[in-house]
Order: sequence, then C-alpha cells, then structure tokens
Amino acid sequence: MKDPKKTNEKLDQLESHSTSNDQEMLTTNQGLKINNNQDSLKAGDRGATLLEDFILREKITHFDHERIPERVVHARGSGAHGVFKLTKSLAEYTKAKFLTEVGKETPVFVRFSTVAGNRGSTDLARDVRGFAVKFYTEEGNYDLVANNIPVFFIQDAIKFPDLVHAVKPEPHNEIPQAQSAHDTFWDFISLMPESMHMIMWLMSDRAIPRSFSRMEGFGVHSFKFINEEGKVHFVKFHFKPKLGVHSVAWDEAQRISGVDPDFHKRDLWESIENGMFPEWDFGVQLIPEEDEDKFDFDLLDPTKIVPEEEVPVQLVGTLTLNKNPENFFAETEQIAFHPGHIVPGIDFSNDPLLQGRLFSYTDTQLIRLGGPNFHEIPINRSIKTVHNNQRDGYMRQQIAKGKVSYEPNSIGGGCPFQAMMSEGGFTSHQERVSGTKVRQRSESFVDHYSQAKLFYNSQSEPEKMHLQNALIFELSKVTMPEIRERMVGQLAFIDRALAFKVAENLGVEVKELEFPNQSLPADSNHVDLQSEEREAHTKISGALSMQNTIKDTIKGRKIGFIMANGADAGAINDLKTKLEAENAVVEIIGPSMAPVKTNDGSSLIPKHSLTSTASVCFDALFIAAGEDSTKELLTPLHKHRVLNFINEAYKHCKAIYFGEGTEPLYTNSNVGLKQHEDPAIVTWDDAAGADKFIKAIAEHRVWHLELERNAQN
Ligand code: HDE
Repeated sequence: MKDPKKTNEKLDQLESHSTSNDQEMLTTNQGLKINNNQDSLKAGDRGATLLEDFILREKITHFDHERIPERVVHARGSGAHGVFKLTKSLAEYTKAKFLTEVGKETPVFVRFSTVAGNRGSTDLARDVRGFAVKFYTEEGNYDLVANNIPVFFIQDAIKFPDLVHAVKPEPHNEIPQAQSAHDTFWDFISLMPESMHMIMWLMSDRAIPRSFSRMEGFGVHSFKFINEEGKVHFVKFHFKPKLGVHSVAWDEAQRISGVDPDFHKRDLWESIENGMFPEWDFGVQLIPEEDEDKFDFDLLDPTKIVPEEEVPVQLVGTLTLNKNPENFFAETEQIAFHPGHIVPGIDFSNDPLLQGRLFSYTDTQLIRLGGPNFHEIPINRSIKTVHNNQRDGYMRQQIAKGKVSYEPNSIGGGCPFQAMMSEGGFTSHQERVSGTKVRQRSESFVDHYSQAKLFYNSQSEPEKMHLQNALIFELSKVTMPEIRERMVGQLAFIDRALAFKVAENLGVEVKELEFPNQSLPADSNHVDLQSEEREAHTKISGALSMQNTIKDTIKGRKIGFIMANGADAGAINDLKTKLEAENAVVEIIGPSMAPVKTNDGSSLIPKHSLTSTASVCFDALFIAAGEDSTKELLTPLHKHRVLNFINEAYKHCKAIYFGEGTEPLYTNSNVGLKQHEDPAIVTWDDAAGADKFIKAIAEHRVWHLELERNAQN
C-alpha cells in the first residue's frame, strides 16, 4: 500500500477554495451568526410565519435552487483525483510538455460514467462507460474524454441526437431506465449497419465491468501528435488497467443492481480510502502521417480500431488515482470536459464524429453549468493563470484589474500579448485540405462488418456465449417482431451461427436483408454499401479478449469470510493474513450483525450479515473452518441463506474455499453435486489450499466451467 500523495499543484489550488465547519458557528450566507435554526419567525407561537424571516427565506430559496440539469448523456458518474507520470518520452512525436519529460507528474481528475441512465440509475447497467481524464498541465488543461470501448455507434456527429433519443427511455412513458433492451434502441440499431462493431462490444461483458479499475480506456478517435519540427503522427490513446480487464456476469449485474446499485462508485471510493490506488498504463499507437492510407479501413472512421497486431501499443506512462473528492457536487458533478481542450503538440483529426464533439461540449456546459464562466469553477480551473480580455457574464469570479479589455491596446502596454510558438503559443496543424462542399460520407467508411467479425472471432468460447445470451436477452425485450428479424439479419453478416442461435430464441427467421435500409431521398448522396464479403486484414486479435489480460494479482479483490460462533480463529487469521499480504480485502459475513465468538474465545465483528449482502458483491468466498460454526449455519434460520450464498458464487464461477469442518455445507450446496475437476473449489484436505485459492481468485472466474457449474443449479 502506498501513502496517498497529499498535495499537488491542483489540490493546493482547490484547497484555497475549501471550507470546513469544524469548531465554527452557524451563519447566514452574509456571515451573520444564527441563534435559532429550529424555528421560523412567527406572529405568535401558533401564528403565521412572517415574510420578514430572512433566515428562513435564504435557507429555503437556496434549497429550492440546489439542482442543476444532469448531463444529457453520462449523467451518472464517479470521480477521483490522481496523477499522471510519464515513463517514456514522446518528444520524437509531440511537443506536449507533459508527454516529453520522463518522470514528470501531472495532476489529473478522472470521471467515470455510464451513458444512458439518469444520475440515480444503477452502476451495473449494460452500457458504455465514460473514462474522462482532465490533465492539469503546465500548458493548460488537456482533456482526454474517453470511453471503455474503443469504437462508437455512429460515424458522423449528426446522428448523435438520434442515437441518444433511441437508447434513452421511450418518450411516451419514460420506460425503461438505463437499458438498451427496448424497441426504439434496436429499431435504430437494426437500421444502422455502421453500429454493428460497437454492438459486438456492447453485448460483450465489457459493458458490465467488475470495477472501474478493471476496465480499459480508449480515446476512440485518431488524434494527431505534432513534434517540434512540425512532423505529424496519428495517435490512438489507450489506458490499460494494471489489474487486468474483468467483468461480472449479466445475471450477477442484475442482482448487484438491487443489492448495491452503487457497486462501482463504492469500489472506487473504498479502494482509494484503503490505499489500493487504481492504476493504468497509458499507451499510444503511433502512425506516421504518410501511412494514413495503409490500412484496410479509414483512420478517420470511429467505428474502427487499429488492431494491436498491426500497430503495437507503446506504454509511456502511468495513471494513478489516489485521492477521493472532498465534495461530489463541487468536483465530480461540476467538472466540465471537452475534447477541444488541447495543448500544443496535440491536434484533432478530421474524424466527423470528433469534429461534431468539438462543438457539443462547450454548448452543453452553458446550459448545465449556467453560463460562460464555468471554467472558473474550482475543479475546472487551469493551474496556469488565465489572462485574456473576456469579461463579465453570470457568476464571474475573476476580478480583472485595469481599464483595458481589448487587444490590440497601447494603454495596457499591449498586454496580454500573443505568445510565439517558441513560447508555447498554440497553432493548429497546417493541414492542406481541398474539396467540394458536400453532405456525404466517404466510401472508405462503408465496411461495417469486418471488424465486428474480428471482435466476435477474437472472443473465447465463454465470451462468445455471454455475447449471444446478451443479444437474446436484449432482443427478447423488443416487442416488435420485425425489429428482431431485421436485427438477426444484421447479425448474419457477422456470424451466421450466432444469427441462427439468436433467431431461434427470438422466434424469428434469418432473412437476407436488402439495403440501403434508410428512408433516404433517391437523390441523396448517402452511401450505404454492404460489405459482407469483406474481411479485415487481422483475423483474430488477442487484445480483444478479456480472457488474455493480467491474471497475476488479487489486489483489491473482495473476499467474503462466512462464519458463525465457534469458527476456527487460527484458520481465519492465517488465511486473512495471506490474502491481505496480497492486498486483497477480507470482509466478515456473520449470520447476523452480532459479534461472532470464535473457538479461542475472541470476538469478530461482522461487516455484513447473510441478510444484508449477497455473494454477487464478492469475488470469492471462504467458508470458515469450525464444526460448531457449520452447525449454526445449517440451522433452519440460516441454512437457506448460506446455501444460496454458496450456490450463487458457484453459479457465477467464483473461487470458494471450504475450511476444515465445513463438509456438511459443501455437500448440502450445489458444489457437492459437482462431477468435474474444478481448480477454483478448494477444500479442507488440500495441503496448499491457501495458494490454490489465491491463484483461483487471480484468474477472476472459471468461465470455461460455467456450463458444468450451472448444470448443478
Ligand atoms: Fe460525448 N458528450 N459525445 N462522447 N462524452 C458528453 O458533454 C457528444 C462521444 C464522453 O464525465 C456531453 O459534458 C457528441 C464519444 C464522455 O463529464 C455532451 C458525440 C466519446 C462524457 C457529449 C459524443 C464520448 C461525454 C454530455 C458524438 C468517447 C462524459 C455532458 C458526436 C470518445 C464526460 C457533457 C464527463 C459527455 C456530446 C460522442 C465520451 C452532450 C455530440 C465518441 C466520457 O457534450
């Protein structure tokens, strides 16, 4: 465990805006001390309240105005402060200072989010996750407003409102919340072949992460790096979690949504409070400008990845989240990201989705944060002092001195003056462009299926099965058969077996689709060619399967120790010490919240009871040794609950360790029915039990045994 780094330039700046009520008296907003905060001012103690009561009026008025509009997308979020440390210089490719000096530490604030649900929705929705990073660099704020999926649904920003309207709750009845499993979403998607690659990701378990700290981040678009000499490289940004990429099962996600809808938010908060700071490697894929046309897809098309087999990801830095916000609203809610916040050395590509985003983000803050001065809100302030001639507007904080607010001027000595490039003045990359003004999509954007196939074919068998089941779940909620049918027609272009399996479950047939499928005027220039016969250059990409990510750590894993009176203190302490030495988190689950008396007479205080939590909130279970403990757990009062706990963990392919004397629990549960070798079930007679348990937890799940384990349920 590390010590939280207490300060950096951004945190110091925030500190100057912070207040504490410790040892202070209650005051009004005018600083007047309040003597009675319990009663309003009345004409007699049973009389009407007086309009004169400025204390009541101030308090209620402020309360009435406490809410601001939630984000139109990405409304539900969780954030944290941290630091970005450069480990390898990118000076050859970019002049951005935070990417050139090895060892340099840049303060950051990161906000994770779901997209479709409202602020109060569950963390476990099947959805894309936002992964927005604000780097407070010495050259101004740089925002990398990323997602946990490297591609997007649409190729052009003009389709974004349509996409969001389709996925959000339906307008007539506001149903369903935070779900894509409904008519309007699949109606839209089935008519938008360009979304198929994204749909493969969204239906995979990537869309139900185990935690924010176990998901990747991707910049999605190609951006540009420009070095001191003006040489350009296209760049794709990646964050790779040090804990590997891991997800929960869909069945689990649904259960967690009920038991702990703040599961991801809580995990992030607790990891940081416990000093187990979430960490990511930061990586780049670099493509020289002259190689732009060397791929079988267009680098400007945001529905495509650059396979890592074709351009490896170079790891150049580490992102560490090490401090929770002091105040959710002030920091996580009021932070305003914008892909257009860039620094010298970084520039935009002509990706039409990115180009549209460059308009949207400032515009949305104007309504959400109420005016043009949102950059002055403490969390949004650059650590570099702002100097310009912009003035006034709602809620202006800065007191600009002097009488000059224009440029050029002589009265102010010409200040603030423009910076030369050598002084860090930003200039846009001077790209040569020419063309006819057209409302049209490039033909290089028409291949919609080959990378969807690449993704599907790169999945392990259990991952493919989960993806198929997700499609069946989602499309079964679609009430209109023609939409289901159109959708399986789309799937047939990706994988025929998948399409037939899904169709069979939906009660529809796989029919050949005829395109173009959009109701466009005959003279429209919109090209929507099909590309069934196309194949991606890379056929399988190992990087696309979560199965292939890091499996050598149990850091931050939550292990539930189930026990009752008489549990074996020695065995509990031994295992707890071993697990905690590996930075796992041990939490005691008792039959109730009453202290558990162990066999050496000591008491252990449970963090949970069998009724207050569920096995879906844990990565693994230890059924604590002790015959008396087992007996109590098998009494009619607790039996059903404890067996349910074990059976669910078993069904979800987790590691379970049965201690000495717990055989009756083993045999009474579904585990006792197993007829196969299972490396994640550890029993009392296993000499190297603890090591085996730790190895199984690091593996995350035995997904390959899912069918066998569920056969017993
Ligand atoms: Fe966003 N997006 N987006 N988006 N986006 C917003 O800005 C938008 C897109 C992303 O934690 C909004 O401040 C358009 C891709 C994240 O505060 C809004 C288009 C990617 C966040 C907006 C896209 C993203 C947002 C809503 C298509 C991945 C949350 C609130 C042209 C690279 C940031 C806000 C946070 C938020 C517009 C597509 C990521 C309305 C028009 C692609 C992580 O401005």
